[in-house]
Amino acid sequence: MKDNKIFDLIEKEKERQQSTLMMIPSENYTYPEVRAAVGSILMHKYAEGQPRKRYYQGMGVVDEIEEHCEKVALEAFKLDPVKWGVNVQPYSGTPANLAVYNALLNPGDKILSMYLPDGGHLSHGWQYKDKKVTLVSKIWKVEFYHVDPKTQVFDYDALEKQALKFKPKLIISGGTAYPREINYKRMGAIAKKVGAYYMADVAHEAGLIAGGTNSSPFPFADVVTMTTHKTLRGPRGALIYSRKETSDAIDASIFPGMQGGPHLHTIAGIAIALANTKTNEFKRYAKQTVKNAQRLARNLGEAGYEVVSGGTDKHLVLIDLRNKKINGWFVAWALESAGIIVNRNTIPYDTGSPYYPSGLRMGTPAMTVRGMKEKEVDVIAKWIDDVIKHIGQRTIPEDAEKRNQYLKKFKKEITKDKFLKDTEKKVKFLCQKFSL
Ligand code: DSN
Repeated sequence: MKDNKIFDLIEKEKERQQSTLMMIPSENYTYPEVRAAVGSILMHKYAEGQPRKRYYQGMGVVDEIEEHCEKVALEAFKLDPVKWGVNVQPYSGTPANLAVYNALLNPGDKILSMYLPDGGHLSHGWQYKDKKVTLVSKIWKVEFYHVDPKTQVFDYDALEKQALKFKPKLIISGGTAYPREINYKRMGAIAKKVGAYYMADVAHEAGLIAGGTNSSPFPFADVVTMTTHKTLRGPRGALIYSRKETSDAIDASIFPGMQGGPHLHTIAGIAIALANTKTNEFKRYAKQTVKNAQRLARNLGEAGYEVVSGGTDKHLVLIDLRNKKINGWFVAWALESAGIIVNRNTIPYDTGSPYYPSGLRMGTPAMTVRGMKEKEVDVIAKWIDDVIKHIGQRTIPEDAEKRNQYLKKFKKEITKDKFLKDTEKKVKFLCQKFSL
């Protein structure tokens, strides 16, 4: 019954992950133990409800597993179980966030969240002009706050003014491409002042917080959500932490409100990854991840790139390519040809589009798992710069037909480009040295 096609493809993907530089900041390598738990017989079991309050029989062992996961989830962020609850069942980050809104808000209530091109996330209610792109924006009234156009960081005074005027019931911070730490204390104070709940979505930096490198939102937030597969190095999944007053509503919002049976195999994998955050090795990992990102930002800045916000406090670096007169689309594809996998990404006040954005987003969580440090980052930053110089200045043609032809030709050319192929060989060699 083995589907060879799929197993062959898994082998191929394994080889790709081994021999290329995974620099998408939201991606990471998990532990073999986590993979074993996620692929285990736990996936055979249904367990609708919460531990000890299930709608199924045969619960003894899996109740223990879920309770253990809740315990380590609270310990990972040093939370008092009398004050905080955690739901470990969300299938991923977007359903986790939706479950929070469903628990705390009534349809039509107001949400104030970070603007997507300034680094926010779709699940925080993205809408563009009149287009209600997300379900969240169809149910709730969403307004966005922006970074300061000059500093590219948040102006909390402006945010407070906006909150006082808009009067949201929920304020959200967090996102996917904001390289700086959020001032959680100020965000919590603003929410309190306007009578709103404050939800910190720390999907990207959760591992850096657990590892003690980034500051914690818990003293200031009412709810904290996170995915488990990014800097936390767990399987794909999510967690919702809430102060005890709202925990029951959040549990009910997950089940029966939005989800069916929890994925117990995933919950087991999350528990293993969270337990590991308590080790000194993980603390060193979190610290090195940030050091690597800061080195990357410094090197690219010195090479003449506009680093958004002037640097990073985290695991990710965002650069604005407009001064280099090249769109992010070309750079991302050329780098892929050279074995360096990054995101093309919008930047604050982008003049491009999400599909053809002006920026590049890069992260260091996965390379740091491989053991790479500043010395390797120096080499990688140089390769990135060399590739960008090699492909030269390029813009996206306005005319749709010309654009299609030009982009198709570019993609074909880069597969045969000798310089890119030589770089790919060097990348492969480095990856072999830092084997998984
Ligand atoms: N898609 C994730 C990221 O790349 O940041 C966020 O959900």
